[in-house]
Amino acid sequence: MKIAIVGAGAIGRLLAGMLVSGGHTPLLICRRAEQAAAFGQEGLQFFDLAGQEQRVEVKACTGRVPADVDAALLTVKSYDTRTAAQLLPRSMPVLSLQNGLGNGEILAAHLDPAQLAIGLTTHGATSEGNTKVFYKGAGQTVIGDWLPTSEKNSPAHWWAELFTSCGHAATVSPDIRTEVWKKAMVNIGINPFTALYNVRNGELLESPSLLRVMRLTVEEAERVASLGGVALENSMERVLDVCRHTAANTSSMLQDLHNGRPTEIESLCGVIEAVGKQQGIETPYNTMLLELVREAERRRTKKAP
Ligand code: KPL
Repeated sequence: MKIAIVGAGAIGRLLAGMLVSGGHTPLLICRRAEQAAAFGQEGLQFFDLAGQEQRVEVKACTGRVPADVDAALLTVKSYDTRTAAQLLPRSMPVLSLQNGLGNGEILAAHLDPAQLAIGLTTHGATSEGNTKVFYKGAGQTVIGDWLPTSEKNSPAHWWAELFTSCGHAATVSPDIRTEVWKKAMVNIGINPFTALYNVRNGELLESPSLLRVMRLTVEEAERVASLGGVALENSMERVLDVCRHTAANTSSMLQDLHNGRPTEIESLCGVIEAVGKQQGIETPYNTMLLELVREAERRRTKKAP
């Protein structure tokens, strides 16, 4: 199979390595020509769970996804979803493995919704330079159809079988939207706080006052979800569990802030604020975090006085 991967960050590179090990041909769609050239010259430098380096030959280019690929994986940050959607042929089967809320809605407006699947992965990976990826921890991948169906040959089943045949077991969820919201609750409860306080995930557990505000923020987001038709409960308990299990992690939002990249705050607290407005309720905690993280992004780009 020839599979395009739009987004050559850590997860995109990890999936490229996975596809090659399953005998497939990934085509990495890069934003920068320099990165595409580096993949051509150096290949993908894949460091497995044991830290062993494997050089993997991959194809890479910039621009639109060629129409002759069989399917495409989307692994760009949520703020790039709209741009990435325009690179994809309209009727191509696409799987979005992205963080945050609202990606599926954007993609469904650009692509054939019946060919669209969305998913979540908890495999841990970090990238370095243009071509290196370090596989840091085995996780799970869950995939679902954008348009729920009981068909066993749906796009989500196709993707799950493809991943499983490459050694990365994946399961199909009949209610992937709820899974996406559940994961977003965890990110809302952790990421902005780690970014604003410059702490690792586990350190959040040490502050009773932060924990109180985290709980109020998550419960507010949970209320918005239920008004929007997604019934969630115990989200704060999941936040606490993830803080414990990923205590040593630097959250993706803190990494983005440190590395001068935009954060995914708009697809987390930003979507909660927007859905809250549609439902006629105010979301003071999520709105305040949204504004504080936006301000932190702006300040980072300024020089010290
Ligand atoms: O998904 C994450 C992220 O950092 O974006 C968590 C679960 C918070 C782990 O760090």
